[in-house]
Amino acid sequence: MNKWLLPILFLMAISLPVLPLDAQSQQGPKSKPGAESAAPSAAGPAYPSMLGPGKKVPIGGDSYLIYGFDKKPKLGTLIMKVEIFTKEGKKDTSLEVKADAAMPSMKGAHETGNRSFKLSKKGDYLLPIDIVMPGDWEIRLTLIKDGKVIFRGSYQFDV
Ligand SMILES: [Cu+2]
Repeated sequence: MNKWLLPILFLMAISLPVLPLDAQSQQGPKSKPGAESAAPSAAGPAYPSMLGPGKKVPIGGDSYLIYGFDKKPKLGTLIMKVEIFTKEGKKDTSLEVKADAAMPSMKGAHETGNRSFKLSKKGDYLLPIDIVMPGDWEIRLTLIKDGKVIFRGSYQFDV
């Protein structure tokens, strides 16, 4: 029996200090919801509907973007293109552009996640988007400059 005594004592020794630590780590997250509720909205930021593809969409400071697709949205992979222009009409390639695509009627079913566009040599921001099901879709676009979100907008369409 003596050979069990040491392991048991050892287990007790390591579990005793761990228990209070566990209690603390469980309290940790509980103190945070207050900070989270101070955020703008529990539902997340708003993405106002943008003017349609091919139109000048104002993004503030007399700058604008024009977005479009390589084809009429249908099942399969759609390439979304975003061009950003300064107020002088020159292409602005200094931004980070992201988009998330999802079906609003099927929350959680096939969100693509917020992914970054890639800048092409022509200065277009490009992102492939997989349309995996017929129905209602929404693309949520985010423009980031110097680490700050400067624009959010959405485009709704049916497939
Ligand atoms: Cu669906």
